[in-house]
Amino acid sequence: MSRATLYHIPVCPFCQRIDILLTLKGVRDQVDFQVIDITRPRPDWLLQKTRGTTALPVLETDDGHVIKESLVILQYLEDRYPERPVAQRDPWRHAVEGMLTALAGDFVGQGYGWLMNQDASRRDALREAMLKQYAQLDDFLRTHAPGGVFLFEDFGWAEVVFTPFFQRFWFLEYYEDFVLPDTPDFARVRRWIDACVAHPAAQQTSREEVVKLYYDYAQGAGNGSVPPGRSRSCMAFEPPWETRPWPPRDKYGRHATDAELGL
Ligand code: GAZ
Repeated sequence: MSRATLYHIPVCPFCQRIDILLTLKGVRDQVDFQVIDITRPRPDWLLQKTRGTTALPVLETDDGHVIKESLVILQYLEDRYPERPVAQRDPWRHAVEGMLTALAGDFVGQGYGWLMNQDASRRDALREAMLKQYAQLDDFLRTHAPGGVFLFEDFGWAEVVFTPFFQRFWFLEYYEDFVLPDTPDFARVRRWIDACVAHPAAQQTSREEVVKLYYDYAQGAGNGSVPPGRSRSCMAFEPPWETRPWPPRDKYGRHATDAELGL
């Protein structure tokens, strides 16, 4: 048998979910991580494996099967490496983490929708809608885990699913001045988020990397595409983000050039 390979994009939050799970399970070294450049067309050999779809992550298993969709890959790896379970085994507890995980889609969509919004008059409405998402998470945690930090005893399945997005949403602090209000009605979700982003298994990215690589998203151009008037994507590997200046925070007022972004 050959080794399993994960085709991934380094800053992609869906790919980070897989990295976190493997790290928690202590089996990260059993999977080869192969980086794909999102700013270039997908290579033909990869399109053949995926039968034409381009979204990553994609896992090729050690026995040659191809699996798409981060949540499906997570479940496969959870089953394939059962020694250190990350998901709950008790049916009710598993249902609880399933219900929380089911809230991730809308949460993610709201955050990215706001980042990519180009109409300044919609900002207040988008902020309100984002706060509703956080309020929903807060309510869920108060109901099912009022006293704790994580949903259950440790960083588990729901944390794997959400944490990459808590880290991506650093882009809302930077480009939209969004901070979760320091009020009792968000205290439970804040405690969760702070513990999630600080967990040792979830340190694949940083605030600086997120802010620099997502500037184009803040200009309305997602997934490695390039905004009008520019020629290079912020998601490009070169020059490395560490060497680039911080982008302008005013996403509505001005549109930085490649040169200003250090590209
Ligand atoms: N449902 C898939 C999964 O694995 O869970 C989603 C994977 C995905 O969207 N991967 C992106 C990709 O490969 C990179 S990360 N895109 C290239 C392609 O050709 O499809 C983007 C969003 C968004 C939320 C997140 C992302 C993102 O909207 O980070 O909209 C553009 C992409 C809610």
